[in-house]
Amino acid sequence: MSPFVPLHFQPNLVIWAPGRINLIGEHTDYNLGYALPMAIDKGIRFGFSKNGSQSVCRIYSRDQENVLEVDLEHLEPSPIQWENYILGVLKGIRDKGGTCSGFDCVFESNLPMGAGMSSSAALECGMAYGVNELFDIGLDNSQLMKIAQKAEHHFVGTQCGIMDQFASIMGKKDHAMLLDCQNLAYNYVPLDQTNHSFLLLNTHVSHNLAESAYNERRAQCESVVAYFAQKDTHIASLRDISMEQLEAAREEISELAFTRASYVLRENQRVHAMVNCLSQGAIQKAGDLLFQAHWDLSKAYEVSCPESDFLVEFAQNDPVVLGARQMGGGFGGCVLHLLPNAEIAAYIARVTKAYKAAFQIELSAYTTKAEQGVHCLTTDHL
Ligand code: GAF
Repeated sequence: MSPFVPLHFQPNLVIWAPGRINLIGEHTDYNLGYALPMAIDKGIRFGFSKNGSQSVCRIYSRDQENVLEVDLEHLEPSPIQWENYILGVLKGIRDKGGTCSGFDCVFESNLPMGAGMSSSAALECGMAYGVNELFDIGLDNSQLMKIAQKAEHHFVGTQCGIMDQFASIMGKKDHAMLLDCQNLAYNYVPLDQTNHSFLLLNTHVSHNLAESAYNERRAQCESVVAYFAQKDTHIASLRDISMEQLEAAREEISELAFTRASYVLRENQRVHAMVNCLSQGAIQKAGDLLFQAHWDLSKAYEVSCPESDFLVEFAQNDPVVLGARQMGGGFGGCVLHLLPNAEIAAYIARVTKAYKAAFQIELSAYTTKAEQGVHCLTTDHL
């Protein structure tokens, strides 16, 4: 029996770390392109206290009803996935020279797991931010998000980009963020959700191809960059290549690599087009971009699945939905929809019935608001 009694835990520090949605710009982040994410009003709440020990930490997940006991002197990957997000972050902080000692932590999430809203980034970023605050380590936001990203690379095994961690840390109320993943430059893009909202429908499928297929896509894109970099050392990512250059090299790179890379070039352009649509209130056009992005993800990048394709097709045939696309890494999770607020309830009823008839699965629906990124709450929040 663990000595840790979470119900009686009185934290000195309470942190909120949100999940994210991404309006457009999928699989562009690790290609050093552009994305348009926002932090949302769902996330993970953490309580932290120092426990007086030199190096022993006890971290309790209320959702898993499980305690992770960690010795900061021996941080190794675990066979249990959720533990790796935490272990990887603690290792990253130590590797950066961050001095910390033992602490207790309890956390609880209201983010649906495996739905593509980045519960993993919320866990990593909340842990990194909390430890940094608790021990007054002084790491800045960009260091924290990179530590969180590295935890995925080295402890979890997903070669992810920076978008999810960036969004969880940098989110701003009522704004999305146009992120340049090459240098982490960003602009806040105001979102007016008075008449239209982004609705998420959870397919409740997560095909287990996801992790290997993700790393494979990344390698395919990098092979194209390597081909061009050999000829021109200024080329460091797909954004340095034009569609004409790509076409001209088609015979020499594989057809598959060409198809993947051409998707990334088009998706980067759609991100900028979406920012223009949002700033001009061109909502119909914004919706069209979502549909285009989906079918490109599905046909060229091949990261969709029958359930997501079904939802997007259904949306395209429904008169009220302006746009829809699969969101996140792919192979299930949530489909993002853009539609008038007044139509949301009736649409959910229609699509739920159709989806159940097709797949015998009950959809879940979530409306989201753009909210502030990771921050401290007062201690009476736990
Ligand atoms: C996942 C990854 F973690 C992100 O970095 C990003 O690549 C996304 O898939 C696809 O856009 O969420």
